Amino acid sequence: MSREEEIRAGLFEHTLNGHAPEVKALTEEGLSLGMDPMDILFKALIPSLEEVGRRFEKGDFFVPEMLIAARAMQGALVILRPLIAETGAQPVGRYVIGTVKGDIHDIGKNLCVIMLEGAGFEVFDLGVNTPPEKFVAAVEEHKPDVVGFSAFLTTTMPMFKVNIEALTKAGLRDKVHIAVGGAPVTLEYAKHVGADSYAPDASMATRMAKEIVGDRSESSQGAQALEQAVMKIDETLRKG
Ligand code: B1M
Repeated sequence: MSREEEIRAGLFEHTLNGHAPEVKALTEEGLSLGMDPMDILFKALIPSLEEVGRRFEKGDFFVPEMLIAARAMQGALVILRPLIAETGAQPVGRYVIGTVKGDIHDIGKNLCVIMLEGAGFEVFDLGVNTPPEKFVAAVEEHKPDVVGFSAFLTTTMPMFKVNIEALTKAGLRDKVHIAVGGAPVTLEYAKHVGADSYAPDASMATRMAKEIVGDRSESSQGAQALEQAVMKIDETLRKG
């Protein structure tokens, strides 16, 4: 096994087990050996975090394991993020997220941010206690594929509806997918307030975001193919 392969395997294992110092050291060593930051991200860190997500969904991992694994990966992301930005790699999509007004819980929301960034999304994190106007302004400015609202208290969940109404009033409701989540939130409640999707955890939120963006790019590819076909038919007809 080459040293590069050992580094990839080590990054996978140490991220899975939440060993932040080892993940940082191996990331730095990999870069010093000339490994591509995208290689480190997509062939070691993301597969590891995907495994964390799988184990969490199966019930083999719990929130603490997911949190320390995500934190270990975040240590590597801090090093890799500027290097990846330099390569001009296209993000898979844009995601605006924040904890709603009146709510200051952020651990779960931060976990979503880390996992979304790990999956290649450009994330605009509006922080905690986010008023509807701030969500509206961020959607206007960043034109995200998804806007996500987190609420962790039964008393702050009604802010979802207030945020959606603010987006509707600003003429933005149909331009963005609205995702909601947080410990007390349910699928029924999400439907009731008019959100487009609900995810019970960061892993599912990330998987759903990938599907949303994937669906869009597939449908735009489909539209492009259709457009090309119509142009070809037009051309043939013109030629007689
Ligand atoms: Co508070 N708190 N807290 N708290 N706190 C809860 C949430 C509570 C359930 C505790 C309890 O009573 N058993 C309870 C809420 C009851 C309710 O309304 N149903 C509660 C309360 C009452 C309060 C205060 C009102 C207490 C008080 O002051 N009397 C107060 C409110 C402050 C406010 O926000 N205005 C308060 C304050 C705090 C602290 C500041 C001390 C601290 C927050 C620190 C921080 O976040 N920086 C805190 C904590 C730590 C908790 C508990 C113990 C842990 C929350 C947490 O981080 N969980 C919590 C009890 C509990 O959950 N066991 C509790 C781990 C985290 C990884 O999980 O947050 O569920 P979670 O996030 C998940 C999913 O929800 C999902 O993905 C995440 C990761 O998988 N998810 C999304 C999150 N956002 C998503 C968005 C998505 C999709 C999925 O799409 C966009």
